[in-house]
Amino acid sequence: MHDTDTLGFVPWPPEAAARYRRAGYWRGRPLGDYLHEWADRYGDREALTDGEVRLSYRELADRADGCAARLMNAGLATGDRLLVQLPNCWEYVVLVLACLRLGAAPVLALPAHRGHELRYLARLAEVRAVAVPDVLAGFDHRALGHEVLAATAGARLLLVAGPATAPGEQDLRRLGRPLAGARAELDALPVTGSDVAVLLLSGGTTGLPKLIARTHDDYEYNARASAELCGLGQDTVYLAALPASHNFPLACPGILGTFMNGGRVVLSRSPDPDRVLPLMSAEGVTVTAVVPAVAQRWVDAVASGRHPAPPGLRLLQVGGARLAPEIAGRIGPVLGCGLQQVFGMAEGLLNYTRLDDPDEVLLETQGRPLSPGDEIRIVGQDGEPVPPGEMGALLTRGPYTPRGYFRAAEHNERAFTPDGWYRTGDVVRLHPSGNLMVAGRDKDMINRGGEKISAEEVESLLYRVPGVSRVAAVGVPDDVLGERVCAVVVPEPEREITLAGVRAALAGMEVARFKLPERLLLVEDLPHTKIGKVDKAALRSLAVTHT
Ligand code: OOB
Repeated sequence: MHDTDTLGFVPWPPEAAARYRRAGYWRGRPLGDYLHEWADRYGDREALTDGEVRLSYRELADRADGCAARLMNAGLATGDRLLVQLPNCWEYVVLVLACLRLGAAPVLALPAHRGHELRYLARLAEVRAVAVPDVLAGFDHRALGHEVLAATAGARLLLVAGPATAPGEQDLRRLGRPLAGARAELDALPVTGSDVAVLLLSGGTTGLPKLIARTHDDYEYNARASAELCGLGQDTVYLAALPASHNFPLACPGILGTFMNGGRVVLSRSPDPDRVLPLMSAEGVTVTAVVPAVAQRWVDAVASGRHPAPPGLRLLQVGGARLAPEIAGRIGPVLGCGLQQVFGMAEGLLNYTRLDDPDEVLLETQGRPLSPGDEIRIVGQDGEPVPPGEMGALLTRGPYTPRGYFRAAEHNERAFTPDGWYRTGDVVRLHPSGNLMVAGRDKDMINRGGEKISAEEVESLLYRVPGVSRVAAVGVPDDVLGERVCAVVVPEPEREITLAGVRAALAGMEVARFKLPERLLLVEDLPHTKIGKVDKAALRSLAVTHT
């Protein structure tokens, strides 16, 4: 049914691709091409700030080229993939730009991921190299990186953001020194706009996260159109405080959108208000993106008098999870900035409220599609469009929403309709203004403060815990994070199951911490729906009253 080429990437049908080119959405150039355009235009202006490290546009381009050329010498080629697990640091930005120059796609993993996730991603994408920090928050990523390499056939190179200490390791900081002749060598590579630029991680509803192959054409448009909508320019100082491997801070408009317009990107490794609010004041940050839980902490920190509002802040983008209207309403008055709600997904479609929308729309809706090329449908159980204003499942197609997940033909049959609509799994309704309001979801996912967790993945892990007979994972409402993971367990007879025990067992399986259950409910049996599925709705209400 779906046209999947040997790379495992599902391209847009030629007719749609031609339409997107004609409309000017796709420019047919690799993202890496733009790097020197930016450097020529903005040269000595500061592009990137990471603590003491400040890089100009020219330095950034030269470093990315140096890094790309040395990666080539180390055996990486156009069309390869590499696994990147780095925090928000300048080495991450240089490496991603180097990958774009080389035409090698980075698989953008999170610092919170552990062996369970990284081994799977490395194998699925058949990566040739792995990039990790050294030690981060007391965890030895270098050792983890070696483990992942050893478990991945064909992967030999470990890139470390720190000194190389063992054979097979390369120091990313040394790789990223300028190198004479690199630019010409890279300019000659056969990278095109329709090649894969980056592989983003999906929230995942079935098992482990899926990979989303975003092309140079589609991702460039994603960032360019977002930057225009948000009014980015040379005076923009953009703070990346969410993990920069997420689509939101990377390209909505994020880091890439800022570079396209000659602004400056400031990096923070954490969104903690005690770190970030002083940083924002000191650096004159004008725009940033956060999830609702972080927005709430910032508002509280300023409202309590602990920190002054960052004086330069013009726009706070909030997305990734539901923003309660009460919190939305405090953002402008307390932080002294504009609010933009963003309802987006790594799969593509981005909805933004516009900067000049009336308050009612800004506070209560999650925006409308970014592009005139975006198509959306809101459908009922029967698959037919619901009357305007009624709730339904959201489907979409468009110039930056790929037509399938990477190497997931079977899953694509369910996640996409035969004519290429992506089933977002979100339940929405149309506000009279034409904006969308997210009302819920019909996918089995838990949204923990913007981090997406597949219930099925947690369940399959919990089944490996001794003493667990039957299990279901559900999200329970939480004032701070929106939702937390609750494990509902039917224990085997005479077995004692505790939350601490379950968490320790999963941690022992090298699972990212944010997926570990934070609530445990022991039951004698799991309720089922009429058609024999575990009744998650019933379990959620049970969990709310019993945990
Ligand atoms: C962003 O991307 P993902 O891939 O981590 O998660 C996408 C899912 C959506 O399908 C929806 O369920 C939820 O996250 N979501 C929201 C939301 N924004 C995303 N739910 C309610 N209100 C919102 N404003 O989360 C993402 C990607 C790019 C930009 C912004 C967010």
